[in-house]
Amino acid sequence: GNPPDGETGVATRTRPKTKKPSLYKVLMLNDDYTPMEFVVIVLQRFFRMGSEEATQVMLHVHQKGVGLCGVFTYEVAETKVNQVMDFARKNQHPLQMTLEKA
Ligand code: TYC
Repeated sequence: GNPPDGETGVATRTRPKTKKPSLYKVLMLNDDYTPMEFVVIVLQRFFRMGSEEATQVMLHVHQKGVGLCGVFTYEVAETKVNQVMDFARKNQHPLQMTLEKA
């Protein structure tokens, strides 16, 4: 083990070093143009919410300006943001998402 165990004096780890990945919040931003129904569909399709939760989150964003869609590893979070913004762009809606370290 680690000194002062009376062993080699070389620091060793007691438990294996398993790095937990940093987590990131995926946030949705309000705008004046994206239809409410489209935002609900996005939350259902990309964040696996039911219609009730999706509607609550959409209304929260509509009223407060920003809302939490989920917390993911960086790779998953970035992929969600890109997928949603691509889907919105293809439907000609200005919906914006951002990442924030959790
Ligand atoms: N504010 C939009 C409207 O009134 C609805 C909306 C909600 C847009 C949430 C974006 O992230 C959003 N049609």
